[in-house]
Amino acid sequence: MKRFKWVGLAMILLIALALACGGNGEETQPPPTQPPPTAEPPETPTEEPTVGGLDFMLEPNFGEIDLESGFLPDPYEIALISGGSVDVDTLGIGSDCTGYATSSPDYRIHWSGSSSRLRIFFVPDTAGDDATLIINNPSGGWLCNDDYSDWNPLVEINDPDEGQYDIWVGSYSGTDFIAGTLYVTELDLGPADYVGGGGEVIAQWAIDASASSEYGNPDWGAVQATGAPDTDACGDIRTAWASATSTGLDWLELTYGTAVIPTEINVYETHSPGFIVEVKVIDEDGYYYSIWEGEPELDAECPRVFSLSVSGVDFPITGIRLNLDQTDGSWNEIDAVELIGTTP
Ligand SMILES: [Ca+2]
Ligand SMILES: [Ca+2]
Repeated sequence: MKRFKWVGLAMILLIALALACGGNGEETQPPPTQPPPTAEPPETPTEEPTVGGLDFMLEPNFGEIDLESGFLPDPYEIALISGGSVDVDTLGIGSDCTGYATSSPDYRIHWSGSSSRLRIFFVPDTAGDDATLIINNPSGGWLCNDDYSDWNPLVEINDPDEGQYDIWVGSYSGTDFIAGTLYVTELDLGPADYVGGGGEVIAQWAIDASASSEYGNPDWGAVQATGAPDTDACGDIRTAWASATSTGLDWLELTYGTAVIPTEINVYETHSPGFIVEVKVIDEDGYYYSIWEGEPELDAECPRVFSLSVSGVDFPITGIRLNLDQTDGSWNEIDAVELIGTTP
């Protein structure tokens, strides 16, 4: 009773105040900022039923679109940022459903038409960032993925039902907010087709090699110049390539597994170094380009790493050719050749 009386009185005061203030919009006195001392707390305690959940009733963070089978351009791309405070793992909506996301979906697709396959995947701007995908389909089911290729998620929906698909991009780690691109496609595409976006620096050893001649095979063969260095001293050692004769013109050619725009070449010479007179790079179509020439001259430092900075080659290469002139020298044995460069 007493409580009701106070509340009623407070309401009358408020109404009176509102009437007094009406018209000129100016406050003649400060409004009451405190409720009556006996006022009850709100009937519904802080209304946050969606914290701890994913809510497809909420407006998507990054928009929505109507897509129909056969849409163009394919893939459809959306730039967005993953991450939020909802720990998806704890929701129990599926074993693949993980990561941290916002309550609101990140994106919404209204799908129509008939298609055999719809793929949705996410590629971060920075390779190695670990995002997840959580999708709610038109019948309310959950489709999730974490690491389809590398750390990048992909969800494939066969014969997708028409209707609303709500998409959350989660961050595997709760403290991450990952900028990247969400792709929607009917094609045979995946994160690997877009990952990195180029510019990734790779250092690699040769996977294959051939030579104008070999002192032996496999010992001292061209194959000895593949892989990482394994000749740890200066000397005539069979784990490095040597030509058949010690005083000839010879060449050694190396092939690499990943095409890169070259920035550095490191030749590990382990006997009689200094007789490389030309370095060529080989592009993906097999064309040769000379990038360095020098005079043959024995270097007292052995073993040594002949390091060549490469600039001005703006196309990817998969091979290196070394021309040697040992006429006035001896066996210039080569243990390994490292290629450093950026992916196109
Ligand atoms: Ca992942
Ligand atoms: Ca070797």
